[in-house]
Amino acid sequence: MPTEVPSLHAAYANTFKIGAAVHTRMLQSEGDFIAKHFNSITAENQMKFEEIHPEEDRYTFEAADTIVDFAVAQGIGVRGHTLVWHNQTSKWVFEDTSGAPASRELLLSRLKQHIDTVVGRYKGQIYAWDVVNEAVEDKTDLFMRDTKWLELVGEDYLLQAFSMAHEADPNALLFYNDYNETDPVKREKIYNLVRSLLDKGAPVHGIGLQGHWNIHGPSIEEIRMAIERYASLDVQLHVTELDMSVFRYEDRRTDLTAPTSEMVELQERRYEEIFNLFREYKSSITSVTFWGVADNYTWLDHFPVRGRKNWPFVFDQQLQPKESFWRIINPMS
Ligand code: HAH
Repeated sequence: MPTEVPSLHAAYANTFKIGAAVHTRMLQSEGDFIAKHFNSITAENQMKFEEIHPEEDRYTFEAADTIVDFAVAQGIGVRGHTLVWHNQTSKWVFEDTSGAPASRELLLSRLKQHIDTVVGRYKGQIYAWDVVNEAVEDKTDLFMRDTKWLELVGEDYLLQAFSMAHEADPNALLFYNDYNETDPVKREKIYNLVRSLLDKGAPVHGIGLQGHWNIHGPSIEEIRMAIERYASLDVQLHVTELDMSVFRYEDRRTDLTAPTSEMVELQERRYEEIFNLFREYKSSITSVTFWGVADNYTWLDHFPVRGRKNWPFVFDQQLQPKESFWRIINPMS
């Protein structure tokens, strides 16, 4: 007799929410599966500025509405992603009508209009928003990433965005979200950024750890130090975009049609260790979202190597549980 597959989110009912990034088409083909295993969803792309607000006077809410309606109907929570980012934001946002760089006043009034409209539309239906994504520099000694937001508004653009989002939905939890969040140098920059926002009275309720990791790193100790450092700010932590690539970031090999057995074993061990660690910090970590549902689709199939298959999740390409699934449900250690 085939073993019944238990619900992943039910197994974590007393621990934290278990989420997945979705697309509208997946809700058609995999809706029941998603509703069985996840009690939080994030739109992978459909709420990003360029998708939801492609022109100044035009919002395209259809896809985002479909995702939110699905979640509401199934009793699933929604994380909103994302309001302020340097990527996937149309050029018009940063220009005036003559094509010259927008003034601080113009950009702030557009941001307010955008946040009022988008956050306001889903008020009460989105429990957490990634208000600002990836504002910290991670390649040089600079503190803040050099973006149009920084250049045209100035350093207070984050404070402004958080205040606007809080006004638009006072009950939504507001997050600062970033990647390479366990790197000690970047970790301190993220810590300092959020601390200075809190010192200024900004309504920041949490830090999002994207969690784009691989089977070799970061180490459990590095992840632990990041969790402890961020949690010391007394904010909630969400793991917002978890995946476990079978390749190191620098690895550009393209010869595999399936993961090697060494990769599979490392991934199983890592998933078990990482979820054991998350469980230890369940008083701070309130939500853990995978950046996809199952190995049949992941953004890593096109990043950093276009067209190279990856297998980063706990469900396989046929939506069947991998050994990693059983390890996070019933840890051996
Ligand atoms: C994330 N960035 C974004 O937050 C998410 O919106 C997107 O769908 C995928 C990944 C991580 C990232 C990147 O986009 C480029 C380089 C490094 C990391």
